Amino acid sequence: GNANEIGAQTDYEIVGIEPGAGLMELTKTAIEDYELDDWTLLEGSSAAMVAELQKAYTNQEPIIITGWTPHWMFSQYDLKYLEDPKESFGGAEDIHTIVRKGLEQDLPGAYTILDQFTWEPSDMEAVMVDVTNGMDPEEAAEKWINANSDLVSEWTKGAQAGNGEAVKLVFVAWDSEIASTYVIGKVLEQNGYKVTLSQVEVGPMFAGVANGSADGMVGAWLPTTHLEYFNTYKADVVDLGSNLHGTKNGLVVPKYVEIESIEDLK
Ligand code: PBE
Repeated sequence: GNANEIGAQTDYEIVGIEPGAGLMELTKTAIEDYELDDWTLLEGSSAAMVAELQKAYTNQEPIIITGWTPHWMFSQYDLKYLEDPKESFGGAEDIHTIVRKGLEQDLPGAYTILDQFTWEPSDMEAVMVDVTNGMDPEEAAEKWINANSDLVSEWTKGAQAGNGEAVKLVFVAWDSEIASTYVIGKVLEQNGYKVTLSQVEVGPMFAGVANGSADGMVGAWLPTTHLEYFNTYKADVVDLGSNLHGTKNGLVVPKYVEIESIEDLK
């Protein structure tokens, strides 16, 4: 195939996710870097993007989506990232845990657990696959915790147990962050905290931790995806560092789509 062909077949549309997602900004950068003037990035939601992918895949029709790893869609469908020779999407990055100032003093046990939380992309994906297959996220989190008690005991090592104190975690409804937030939320709950998981938009997620209305979050993608949000709020939060290494962002197509590089869209 060639660019005109894939463009015509997809109406020159790239299926995006929530406005405000770092991935959307990176895609706008890529559109500029590769001079894809004919192309439009559609705003929507992660759920709507996956629904479009599902529909196109069933009909073996071409589609271009904004995608990321870890994500269960790579285990459900044969997909590929388009090569990104200009590196508009940056390299592999980390997901950081960020908490409010004062949490260490106020709730040292919860702080220690959040600080010691770290896992692998394959762990996160295992939870995501169960959730996408219809399991309640809380149940999927519990199942993963039960199957990985050795790792979980490293997170809780030395942490003082709670006594019903409230801990509020904020997250965005990205499949990856649903998985991580429910898992760490459940671990905190099992260690004596009264946990609330509050689903918000990405700006309010950072703002909530910065202004102390939330205690923490486990979904800050750095150094690239959420850099602007991080720079805006970094003076008012505590960055506990990486909880997962090896994410990826990019443009994704089903393998049956016969282009290999973002350059092929021009
Ligand atoms: N994501 C998943 C987010 C971070 C987690 C890649 C869709 C984003 O801000 O783009």
